[in-house]
Amino acid sequence: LNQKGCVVWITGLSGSGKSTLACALSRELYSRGHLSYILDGDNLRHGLNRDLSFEAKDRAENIRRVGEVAKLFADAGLICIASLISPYRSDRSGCRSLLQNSSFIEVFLNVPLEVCEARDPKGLYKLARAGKIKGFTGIDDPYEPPSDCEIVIHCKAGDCATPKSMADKVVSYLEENGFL
Ligand code: GGZ
Repeated sequence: LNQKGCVVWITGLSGSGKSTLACALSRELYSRGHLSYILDGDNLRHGLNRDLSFEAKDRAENIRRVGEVAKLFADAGLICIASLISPYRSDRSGCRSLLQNSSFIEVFLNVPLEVCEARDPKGLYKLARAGKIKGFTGIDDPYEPPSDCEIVIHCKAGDCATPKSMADKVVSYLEENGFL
């Protein structure tokens, strides 16, 4: 195999671009002959995790399950890309311990709330502001930014990297650390 299995765990607010980065990364890896698989929080909540709410204990269970599945993919030798808000540090570190430090690559999409809210691709921030969605991350539910992650991607208003350049940053990390 021309790759070493690992988990690229993308965390950030709703609308920060996690799914976009996951998709661009998967394409970039494919074009270089590497096999990856995306586990996307929003998608999995329609199937595997459809019994879970957005309360803290259910978010923890959501992340725990995805961490376990990601581990299986990594064990099979794939680059598993997990994109979930994963707002709690303790839940993310639980996944990290599951994977042993070296194969868990945490990527923080550091995009200010104002930028995510201005994008509002699904109109969810608007609903949250109107009180129609309760416990929305960043509005009336917490997001704990990572303090010790492997990769940080910054994006300020009017100055965001393209999906391809974000993906390239992750690919470089994977190359430099012997995963590719
Ligand atoms: C946050 C919510 C909520 C609440 C629905 N809080 O940006 P999206 O819309 O497409 O993706 C978000 C998705 C979050 O699922 P995750 O599994 O990634 O969350 S977590 O890791 O915290 O378990 C968002 C939508 O679901 N969504 N209600 N209250 N995001």
